[in-house]
Amino acid sequence: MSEIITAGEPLVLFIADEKGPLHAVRHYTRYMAGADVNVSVGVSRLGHTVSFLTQIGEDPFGVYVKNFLNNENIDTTYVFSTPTYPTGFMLKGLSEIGDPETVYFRKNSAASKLTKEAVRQVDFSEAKILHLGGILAGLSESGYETTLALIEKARKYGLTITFDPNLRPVIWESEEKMMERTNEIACLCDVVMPNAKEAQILTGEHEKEKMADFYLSRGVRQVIINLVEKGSYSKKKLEDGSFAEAAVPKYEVKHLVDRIGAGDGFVSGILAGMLEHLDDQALLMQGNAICSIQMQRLGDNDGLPTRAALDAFMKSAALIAA
Ligand code: KDG
Repeated sequence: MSEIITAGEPLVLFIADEKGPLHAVRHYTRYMAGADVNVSVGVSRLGHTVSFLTQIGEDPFGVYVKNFLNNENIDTTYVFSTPTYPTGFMLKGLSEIGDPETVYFRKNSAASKLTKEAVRQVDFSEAKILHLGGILAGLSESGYETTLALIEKARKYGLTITFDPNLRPVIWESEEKMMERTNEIACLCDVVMPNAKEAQILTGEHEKEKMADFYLSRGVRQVIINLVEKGSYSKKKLEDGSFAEAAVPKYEVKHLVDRIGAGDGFVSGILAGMLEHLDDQALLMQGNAICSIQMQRLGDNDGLPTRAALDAFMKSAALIAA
């Protein structure tokens, strides 16, 4: 079985072939998206094993999702399917500044109907990490319950539980519910990995040390913040109750194309590094490198590097001090 178990919603992604507002675009090219899919692609390309728990519709998009995951060597044993609900998809514009327009078609999608009963079928016995994002919990009540059931089972099996809040206000009923449930889940996890903007929203703090302390004082063992332009930062609680911090600058981005998916690339580098027992400094460097590589590609995960491509980038790319 796999080193990492994750869960979430795969979204078929259509990226506009021409510039302009989405309603005016005539041609799109098909890709694959979904924050947890992107993370899975990243760790798999670095040579690690990952199982993906989700539900797809019995429709052509569902077939595409399953084929895509299989082609990326992601274990699809727990990709369940339903005839009742469709596979979700999204549109993304072609942007000149790295932050394109996006629209989701995921309400009542098959993944949003995943239930906690599915968790019983997942074999946790060989896994080391359960990685979760906040999107599944935001999609529906059953997604929230599934998230909690995964955490409960992972605790029983002694897995390290990692969490990326992945704030998507449009999928939540209200901002209060998003904040409350995201922080509730975060505080049940071992390692919390927000980006700087998410950390600010969720903790109400403006300094990275205080953002980290918010979670460390609530039972979380390590907080890793993707500061994007300013690199990344980690603070963790050691066995003796003291704290260890690490911070590294970002890598250059020669040709910014699209920032979407870069945060997932960062997380994939961290998870792979945890399995490789890297120290915190090296962990952050690996995450930062993948973040910068992915920003230079159009799709949400097509830039995620193999080990050889990552090594080559880290040898040649410049580090940019904030
Ligand atoms: O993090 C990138 C993802 O957000 C993207 O691939 C798809 O928007 C998406 C989502 O909500 O999963």
